[in-house]
Amino acid sequence: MVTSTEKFSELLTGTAELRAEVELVVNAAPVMDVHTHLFPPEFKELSLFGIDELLTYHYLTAETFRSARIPYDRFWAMSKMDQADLVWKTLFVDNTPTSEAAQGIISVLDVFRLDTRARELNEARAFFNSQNLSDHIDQVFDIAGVSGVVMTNDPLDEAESRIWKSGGNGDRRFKSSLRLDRLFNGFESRSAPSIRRMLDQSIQLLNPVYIAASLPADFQYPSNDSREWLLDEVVLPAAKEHGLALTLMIGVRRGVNPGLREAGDGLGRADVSAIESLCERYRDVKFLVTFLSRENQHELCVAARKFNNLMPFGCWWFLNNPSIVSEITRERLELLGQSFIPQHSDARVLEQLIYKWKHARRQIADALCSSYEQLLHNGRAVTREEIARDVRRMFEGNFNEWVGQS
Ligand code: FIX
Ligand code: ZN
Repeated sequence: MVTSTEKFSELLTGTAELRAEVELVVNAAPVMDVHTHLFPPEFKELSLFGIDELLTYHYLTAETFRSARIPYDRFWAMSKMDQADLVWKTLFVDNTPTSEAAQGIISVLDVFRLDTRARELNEARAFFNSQNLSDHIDQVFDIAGVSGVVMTNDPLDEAESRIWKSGGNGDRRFKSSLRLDRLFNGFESRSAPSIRRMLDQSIQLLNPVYIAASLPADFQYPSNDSREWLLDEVVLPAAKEHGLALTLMIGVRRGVNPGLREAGDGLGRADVSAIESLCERYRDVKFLVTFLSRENQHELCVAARKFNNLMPFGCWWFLNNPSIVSEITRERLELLGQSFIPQHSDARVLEQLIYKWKHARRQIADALCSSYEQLLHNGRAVTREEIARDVRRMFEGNFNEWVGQS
């Protein structure tokens, strides 16, 4: 009789049992969501959930403007409920919800057994409005298999700072980060010591797992500009002294179409050598990096092969689509083995965790399975143990190692 230990270390020599096992492990493995815009209930209006927030997500408003001929100012003048009604009618009733963001809504409604073909939102509203938020958070984290999320915390945001100063976050599943876009992209001339003081106080107050910033497609390093000064004189010395990783999200072009508000950002191909220079100059700092442009993904993999203080993560924003997640994950498996973080959700609304991880796990399982099948055909079978180890590393281990968490 095969014991469970032997079963666990049994070689999987059949492609059907291999695929079944990979899907089982990938779908059951807890994941650390390394970048989100989620907040726990203490952060009040910053903590978004429910059908109206889900439907007015900027991915869906952008898509709605392509089909509903409504002037921007009239849309933004509408109440959130009226906006959600228009998004639902336009993308889910008058058209078939085939886009990834629309399919996400369907996945969420389906999980809660709500009618995915309803002509109006009464049933969905009644359901979400009846939820107790903290129980709902537990349920959503459980369904999505998320062990924790990293928030996006702006130390220069007064509303948020007030909440941190009045007690902040009591939920250990919500990890904080120190997001410095206002410093990097709206640089006001402040002295290095005063910025450093602000950073040290914010690190004390928020206890972040990393320092972060999004950077435009034309980001250069070295560049002899205020960003280089900020990195060299303040941010990287602070990261080193506090033992914090630096997370950089590169390639966004903010406000390409301001009329779309949050949905108005675009992307551009960036120069990956800027990251190589940073990793070279700061060998003792760990960098978590994601690029927004599809054209930068292969370059990022190759840069990570050159610098072991560089951890590629996620298929960010416009890359978070099944066909592209599949392509990027396969390329990373081929060039980096398991030394990368496959995905982050970038969730802005709580229930998005459900679909973003359901859809990501599907592509990651598929890519991983192809990799193991090739290995089998090349002469080496894997065990259940090895699959569980590899998935654990990609879903939590790499991040925990990078931010010094066990
Ligand atoms: O910079 C970021 O963190 C981006 O993820 C956001 O600005 C963006 O609006 C978003 O939500 C992408 O998914
Ligand atoms: Zn984000």
